[in-house]
Amino acid sequence: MEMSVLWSLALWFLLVGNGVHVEASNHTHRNLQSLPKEQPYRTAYHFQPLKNWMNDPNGPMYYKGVYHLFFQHNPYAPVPRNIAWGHSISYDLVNWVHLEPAISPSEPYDINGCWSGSTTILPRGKPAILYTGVDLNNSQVQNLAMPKNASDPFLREWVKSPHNPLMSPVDDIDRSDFRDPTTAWQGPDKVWRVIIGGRINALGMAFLYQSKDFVNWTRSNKPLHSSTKTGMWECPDFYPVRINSQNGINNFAQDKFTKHVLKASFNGQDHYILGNYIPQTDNFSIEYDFMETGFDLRYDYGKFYASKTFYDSAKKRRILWGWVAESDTALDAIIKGWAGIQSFPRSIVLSANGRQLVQWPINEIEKLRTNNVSFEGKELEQGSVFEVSGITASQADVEVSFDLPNLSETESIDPNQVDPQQLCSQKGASTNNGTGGPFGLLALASKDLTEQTAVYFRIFKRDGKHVVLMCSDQSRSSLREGLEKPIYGAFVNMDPNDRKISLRSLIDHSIIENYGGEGRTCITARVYPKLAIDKEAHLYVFNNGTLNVRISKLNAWSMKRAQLVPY
Ligand code: DQQ
Repeated sequence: MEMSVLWSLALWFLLVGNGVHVEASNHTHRNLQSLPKEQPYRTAYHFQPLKNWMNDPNGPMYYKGVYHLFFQHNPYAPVPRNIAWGHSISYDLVNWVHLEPAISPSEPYDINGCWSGSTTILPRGKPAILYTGVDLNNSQVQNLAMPKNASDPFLREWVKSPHNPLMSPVDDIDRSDFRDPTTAWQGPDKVWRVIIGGRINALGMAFLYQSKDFVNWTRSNKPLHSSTKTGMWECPDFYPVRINSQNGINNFAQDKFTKHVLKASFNGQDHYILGNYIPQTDNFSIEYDFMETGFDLRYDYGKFYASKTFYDSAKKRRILWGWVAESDTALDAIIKGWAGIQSFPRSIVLSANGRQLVQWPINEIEKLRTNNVSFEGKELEQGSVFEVSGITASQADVEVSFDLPNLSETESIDPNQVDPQQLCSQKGASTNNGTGGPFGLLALASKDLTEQTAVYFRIFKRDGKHVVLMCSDQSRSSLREGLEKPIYGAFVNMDPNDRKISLRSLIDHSIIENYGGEGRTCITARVYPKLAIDKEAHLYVFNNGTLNVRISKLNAWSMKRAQLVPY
């Protein structure tokens, strides 16, 4: 890139990155910067603001017939500064209208940022926002905002409470490790509970606070839960799930049909544990703790962070949103004019065996499906690479299920090899010495396959039992230099002797969101091909294992563009 362009970018970055001042002098920040015309990586059906920076989803909710999504947003530049709560509304969670930010830094208790938090619907149906403010002294404090007019279903204006800050880091709480209040819940005593992410020394934890009036909050003498192996917990989430049910629930009472999920974001990943919560005592007894070997439960084993769920009372389901950050550079964000997308909203339920959560794109996605290609019963011999043509491979929804071969001769791995990510790196998508795979999809691939993202399965025998490995390999995703091109991997908790395994992939220009084994294992990747863009992108199915694999069914659709428009 020419030096003059670099200089103008640097100057622009300095001026606009600190947007408060720019905005103060003219009130047209929405028009300050229009996006460059060339946008090979902008997504078509994943949620994005019109431009600039976005990170965590905040306070999603369903209110008076309207879905709301708030998000960490810098309205002035594609850099993580000057963070406000962006606000968008939708009737279907697919098409969105962007409103003005709901809350922006303005007061001593949030002047350095309105950071993550949640919404809670209070008993008379009025919603409340609890959020972290970064105050004048850079301390993290918890604040409240209420709608100016709760009869407006769009909730365009929010008023910060005169009682702010409601919770401050006192006693043993570190002022920079105290943030991201969850949706609050009421115990049988009608007292409100909320948890806040934090750390005390080496212990990551969820501080528990209680309140009778949602304004005066007292810290409980013990956290809801803490853990030694995690570091600081960001964006905790805590909610009930129903055993043996596809429906979501929002009632925290413990009974034999209910389990509770505690999610914490740390080390760049969203981890969760399952347990039983007794509201009478606030005791949360767990089955396995965070980071216990063999029980590394995560929402997604790729790029997916700071997620948040909400209960959709209209359709009785729990929906998960997660921030999918960029894998290109800060300079690329300035060139593109934006950074950060949200995962497609996922419904989330407890698996039939009760040991993990299972996710699936909400079925509203189907309204974007257009021309369809489908076939059944295609045998893939060793070395097959078969093109799925007839769809827009850069903007697609793909469902494929494979019939597996007889697994008696499957390759064995050392029982100590427990790191799936490492296994994916060692074994790769192209080595054809494996009996059970590798087989799967080559997404966002160039015609000559020099660019490709391989999403695939391999089956091994470990300790006499079959295990299914799922990988997403970005190492050949782009000829461009300077990008992160990681290889992700995770096991799929299923028995391959059932002889069937499925993969669903949502492909959208620079994101590939993968659901393996009917949503038991999810891996999301960001990629920025140089050749495989728009009409030049191709989709293939492949098998590099020595045994044949059969596509029992494949269905792929081109996807229409969702509407994301300003109000
Ligand atoms: N992002 C917010 C914090 C949160 C972090 C700041 C997680 O509140 O802990 O934008 O990505």
